[in-house]
Amino acid sequence: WAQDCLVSNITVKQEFDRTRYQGTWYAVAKKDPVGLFLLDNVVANFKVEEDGTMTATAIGRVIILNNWEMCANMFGTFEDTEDPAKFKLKYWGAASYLQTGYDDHWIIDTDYDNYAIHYSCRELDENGTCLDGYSFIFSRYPDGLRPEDQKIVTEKKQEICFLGKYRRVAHTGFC
Ligand code: ODT
Repeated sequence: WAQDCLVSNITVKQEFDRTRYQGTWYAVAKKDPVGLFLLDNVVANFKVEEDGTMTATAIGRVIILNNWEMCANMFGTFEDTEDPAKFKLKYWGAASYLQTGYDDHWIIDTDYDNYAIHYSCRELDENGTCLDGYSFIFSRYPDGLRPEDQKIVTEKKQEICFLGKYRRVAHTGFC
């Protein structure tokens, strides 16, 4: 069972439909990676381009260099893999001092209309578990998940071995 915490045993959304995933998603919770970047007020917007490529923009409050607080404008392109719910995300910022990267981007589960669970393992441990990773819980609504979705989300947090490692992501209007 996935509870062995092996990244290779983590299951993702079956027959992921990128068209239905489009539009705005509000981050409501996040498990941070080492060297966290996006703090709060995180909103992502997904799009399917004419050639079928999935792209996204994201905003969020960040603190850069000398404790300078700002809203980061981020851009990303998703490279397809053999699994329709597993992507490689190439991302960069509107400004050169923002983070760039190339991360795994897995859609663990979504119902497209209410909730989504994202997962990214950046560094595998020797034993196949995740040494450094992050995860976002998204809602279509800025005020959070519906009670009926919370149960599913809690189960999935456990399956990806991040249960208890999330913090709430506030939406204060900063960005
Ligand atoms: O915040 C962190 O600590 C790590 C996250 C860095 C990735 C930010 C990349 C945003 C690029 C635009 C793509 C939007 C997609 C958002 C979905 C989930 C977050 C990766």
